[in-house]
Amino acid sequence: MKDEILKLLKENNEFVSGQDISDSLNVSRTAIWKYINQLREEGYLIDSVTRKGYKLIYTPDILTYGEIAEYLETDYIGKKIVHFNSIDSTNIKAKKLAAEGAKEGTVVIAEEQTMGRGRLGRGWVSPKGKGIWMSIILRPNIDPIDASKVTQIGAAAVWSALSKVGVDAYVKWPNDIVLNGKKVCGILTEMSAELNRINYLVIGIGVNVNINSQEFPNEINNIATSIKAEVGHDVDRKFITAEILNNFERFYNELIKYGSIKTSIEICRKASILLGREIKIITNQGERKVKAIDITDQGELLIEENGKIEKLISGEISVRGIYGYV
Ligand code: BT5
Repeated sequence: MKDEILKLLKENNEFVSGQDISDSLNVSRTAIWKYINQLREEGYLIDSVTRKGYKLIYTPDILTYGEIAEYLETDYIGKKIVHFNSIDSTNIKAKKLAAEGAKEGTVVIAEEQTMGRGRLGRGWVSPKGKGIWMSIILRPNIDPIDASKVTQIGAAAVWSALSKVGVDAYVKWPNDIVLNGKKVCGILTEMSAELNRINYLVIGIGVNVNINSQEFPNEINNIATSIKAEVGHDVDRKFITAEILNNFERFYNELIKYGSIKTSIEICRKASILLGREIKIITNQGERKVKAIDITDQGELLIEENGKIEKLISGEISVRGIYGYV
């Protein structure tokens, strides 16, 4: 109901009377007052004048359903958004909600993460209001071994959303999006599974949108960037968030309906920063210098080492350029 009241206020640039809201949404005047106050707590400025009603004066830059809905074209991804001002990690929260039975397509979004997570126990810097920190809950009926395909879908969805706003990025297999040689987005896919069945899968997506370059901690300043740092101005987080979800649903449906991730792989191939180059592969067994040849239709990286071709699945692999991050 809160979102519907917000929508009504947004559609009218003028005062809307409590009676009109009450009539069109079938809600009591006291309830309207309660929702208006909730919106004010979220940062909306709403004028209220006796006998005139309510008028929306200012809309905050937050990634709630009410703010994203106008750009959202999905059937089920992001139709429910659980929004937090601050949370430890959206992936942790999404896993909890999934374990409690949350529906496929539920999305957890936070303005700030205090314990944002990368792969292998690493951290993810997530300052307040400056990025997109979100996790999508999925329940695909696929073999657990195929779970990493969802990371490729996520990468393709983010790349396409950035491309739509004129940002020319690269995909760095398996889980990064790169802008001008630095990491602008990372993806963390986690799952709960049995031997041959996935209970749920959570794909966490972190995009640095409006972080100023001097705001990154020193340790990552030379490998991390944001869209703002590269294009020189603030960028609309709401539209990009919705676009990522729109693309994600389209590409994910292909996996669910046809068992294929062809569209995503075409994008990850076309936009790959690795293919044709010498790279370093880092696993817990050590480092190897190899050549990146291709990405297979299943989402594996095809590499060549001393004339021998090998397929890598994303799992626990990190990839670096020979001289640095890429
Ligand atoms: C990743 O791990 O790239 C996965 C990042 C996933 C973040 C999202 S945000 C929403 C959801 N909730 C979470 O808690 N996580 C997900 P990995 O490939 O392991 O890269 C991690 C490394 O990237 C760190 O060790 C740093 O070197 C670097 N890093 C940390 N924060 C960064 C940032 N904001 N931008 C760029 N690089 C960063």
